[in-house]
Amino acid sequence: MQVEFTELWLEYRKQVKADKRYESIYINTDERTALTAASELARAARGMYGIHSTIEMSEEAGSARGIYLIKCGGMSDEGYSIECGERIIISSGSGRGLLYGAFALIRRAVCRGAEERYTEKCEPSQPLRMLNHWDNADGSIERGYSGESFFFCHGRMVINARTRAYARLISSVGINAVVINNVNVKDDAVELISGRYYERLSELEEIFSAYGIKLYISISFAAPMELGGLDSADPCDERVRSWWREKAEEIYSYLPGLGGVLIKADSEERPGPFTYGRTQAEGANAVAQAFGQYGGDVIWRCFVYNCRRDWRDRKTDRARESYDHFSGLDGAFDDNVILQIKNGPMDFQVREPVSPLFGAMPKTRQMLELQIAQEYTGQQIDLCYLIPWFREILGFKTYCCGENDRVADVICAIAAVSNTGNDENWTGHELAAANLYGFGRLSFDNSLTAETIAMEWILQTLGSETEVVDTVMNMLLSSWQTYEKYTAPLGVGWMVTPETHYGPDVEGYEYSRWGTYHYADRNGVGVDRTRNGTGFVTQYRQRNAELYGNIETCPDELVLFFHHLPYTHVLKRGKTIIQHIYDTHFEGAAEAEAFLEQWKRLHGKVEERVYGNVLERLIKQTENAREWRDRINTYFYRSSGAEDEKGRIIYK
Ligand code: GCV
Repeated sequence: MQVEFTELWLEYRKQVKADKRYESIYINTDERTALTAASELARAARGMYGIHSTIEMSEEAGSARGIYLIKCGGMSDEGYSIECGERIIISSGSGRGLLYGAFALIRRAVCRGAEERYTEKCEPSQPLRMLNHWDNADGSIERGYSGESFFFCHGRMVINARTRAYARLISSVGINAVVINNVNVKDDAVELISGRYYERLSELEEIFSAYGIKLYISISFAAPMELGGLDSADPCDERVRSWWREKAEEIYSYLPGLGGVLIKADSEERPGPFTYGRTQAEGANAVAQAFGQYGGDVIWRCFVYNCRRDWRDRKTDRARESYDHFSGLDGAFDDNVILQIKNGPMDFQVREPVSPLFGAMPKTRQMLELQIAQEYTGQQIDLCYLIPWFREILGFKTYCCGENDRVADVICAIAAVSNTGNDENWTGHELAAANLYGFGRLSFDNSLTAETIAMEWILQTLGSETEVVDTVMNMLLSSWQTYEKYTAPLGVGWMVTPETHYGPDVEGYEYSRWGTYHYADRNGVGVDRTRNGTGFVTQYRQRNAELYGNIETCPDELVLFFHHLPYTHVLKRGKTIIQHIYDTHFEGAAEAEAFLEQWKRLHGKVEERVYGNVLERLIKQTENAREWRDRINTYFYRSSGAEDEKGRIIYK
């Protein structure tokens, strides 16, 4: 079992000028998280300034030079303020806010050097900010691209130095909840809510709670059968309901701080309430009533769809399904249920419209689910900084209850499928850690720009040498668009290798059961989701339904998601679809090659370990991009017979 790991953005390298204010740290509370804040400041003082700080209790901020961590009334639990002058005063309503304030102070010191004077205030944008691990009890990770699990190994739970390092890393960017296991609960993981695991889970809960993180567990809807030996998991059966109540009582007697549970039901062969003719609300509420007695949440996924479809059927549409199953249930869920909704109606493609469910359920608590594990976005081989995309999603206007309601306004929680594993560098690709960092920072403060986040991450991780900063900044900020250019065009998605989801296979999913079609033929490509097609577009509020439904206004980048169009159709950017396909694929592959060249110029300017890791991955990325370029261009040339206006090489 590998335990060596790097500290990522928390390395606290030596700074040129020492900040003497770090010599004395005062604290007015013995809350666990506040003590963590004090020791983190002391750790930063040692690393950055070679200072060995003293930590003392002090009721209030005194006049002596130093850093004061002051828990005070009248402030929220997770918001903080920093008043930086002769003394530095960090205030919050609880130890958790003090911890976020301490990390913010250190971050600023690393990024800008010691500053004499400033004030900063911050309130988290959403109260629940979560990472979802798809780790299996045997140690494998579903859609994991950076080694094995660091939570599980051969059916046992693993708790070691890395566990604490992980808690520290994610708490430093504002994450306050972690689901440690795969939503596909199988094998030993079924028993996570049994005597076999409580002791280890309780140890983990202790470590997490010192960093203000709540532990969550994925559980199976069929647990009353799989664990309880009942012959049914029907949520309306009193035997089942009482099994859940007793189970919740048992769980909370061992794990009083458990945040709650996450359930994937009626999806991809997982058990769920549909088996018993019950609704998703009936299913969720049966569990929620049991966990609610102890303050536990039930996070219920909306990724509910039929994965046994007939590709011949062009009228029904997988994209419609979440909305069809859930929107009519607005207001029917118990208060401790939070619906977890993937950002798009399909499945974490490089480009999809935002799910219409975000505008549809004003009486229901909703959580946005994103994916930083790069399942469809290059698998931590190809570079793809996802924060610009996440910002667009959060900023999307749902028109739910008013003119300006954005996704960010209608959600109470945000989650991302984690991209971590037990690789030394945590995320496989060194630069993919920018997504882990960025997701946390953006979830804490939705107003941060992708540029600000990238800059912070680079300065803390790679240092401040101008050439390094400029090069990596440029690579990160253009990488999502580059990836989009050389893969499936104009929002149509799904031209990937089935199952692995890496590399091109234009027709790999075209005649499958998964509901993921592009319908390319000799005349055109795309899915007609207008009123005359599958009708998916009508699930949006009127303004968005009109925007997407009308070919004149539908944004180019999503045009094939909503419309089936001839190759000769002229896009708003003034070129035909076929020429756009050729151009973007040549451009995308050239940009991937340019990343490699730019990176090579940094040899000797970043740590050798980092240099070698990124180099190796960029070489693979250029090969992947080339393969995508040629397969897509050839496929569409053969389908359409249209020549490239610029006469470039297309393998015919
Ligand atoms: C955890 C996609 C992935 C699956 C994943 C599923 C989900 O289908 O390919 O690996 O399963 O989404 O989000 O539940």
